[in-house]
Amino acid sequence: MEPISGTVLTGRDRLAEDVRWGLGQTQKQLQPRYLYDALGSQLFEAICELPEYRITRAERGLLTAHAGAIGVGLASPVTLVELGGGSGEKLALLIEPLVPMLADLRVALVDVSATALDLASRTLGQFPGLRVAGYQATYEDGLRRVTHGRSGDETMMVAFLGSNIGNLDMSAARAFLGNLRSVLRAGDRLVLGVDLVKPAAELVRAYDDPLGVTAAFNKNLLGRLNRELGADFEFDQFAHRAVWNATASRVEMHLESLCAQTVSIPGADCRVRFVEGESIWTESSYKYETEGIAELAAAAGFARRDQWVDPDARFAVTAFDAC
Ligand code: AVJ
Repeated sequence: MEPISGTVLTGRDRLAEDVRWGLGQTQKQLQPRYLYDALGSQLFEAICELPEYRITRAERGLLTAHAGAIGVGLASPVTLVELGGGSGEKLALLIEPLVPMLADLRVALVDVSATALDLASRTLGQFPGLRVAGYQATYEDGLRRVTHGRSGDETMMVAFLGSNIGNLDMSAARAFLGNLRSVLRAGDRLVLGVDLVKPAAELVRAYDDPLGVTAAFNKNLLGRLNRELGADFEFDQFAHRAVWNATASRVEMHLESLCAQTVSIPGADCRVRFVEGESIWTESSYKYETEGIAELAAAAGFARRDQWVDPDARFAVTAFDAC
């Protein structure tokens, strides 16, 4: 992998500032991107193996079956960009049929997690000669850097998989797709993997598994604040909660304080008071309907080429053309 260029945008100062702001809100909140430090990234990989969390397996199945159709007609040179791809394993499925078809295929990985970039570049080692560049950055900054200085004949295919778009609320998702479209050109392609609405019990089980891996993933955020900001959160004093908010069509993850307590976070220069039962909202995972995905993307200037659905896990992969 080429060396990571530019500044790391999720440095300690940024974390401290975001923590101070988020824990000062009436509904305390932390951005989900902070779940992915080295330990959090590995816990997320473990989540993907859980029987109750079907997103990864369902998407892998769809990509295995339809990777050829997803990339059909792309002309060399092509840059395949993956946003928040984690292990790179699903990207490999997309790349496989492209390698014999394209003389010039490059890959750009954009992820806030250094661990994820490491895992992915190792996974892509299976394609000798493939040029892989890693960008440790947020989606927007990474995209800007990837598309900057792009040559005239280069086609881009952007993969935004694993229902990562589900972390964004609907208006942020719309803005995100609009921003994505604005840095792309007509004829570029977008592949979106999105989890669909399904029965509440199934959704809650996927985010509150009986083994407790998701609870550990969520609580690790407190561990991260302890490690990086010198905070004194105690794991036993917080409980992992996953709730389906049907009105908003999202699963919410919270960390609920089990008692009245005050936590100090020296690195963020603050002390935070909790009443019993008060929570920190750490993540939203929005769930869509198949038509909703197409409408959202259409509004941003993406035309649906094809859509494949796993009817059992209720997960959709949709390919779009920038138009
Ligand atoms: C990586 C954001 C798609 O929301 O399903 C998994 C993260 N959180 N279990 C998701 C997650 C709890 C995941 N995304």
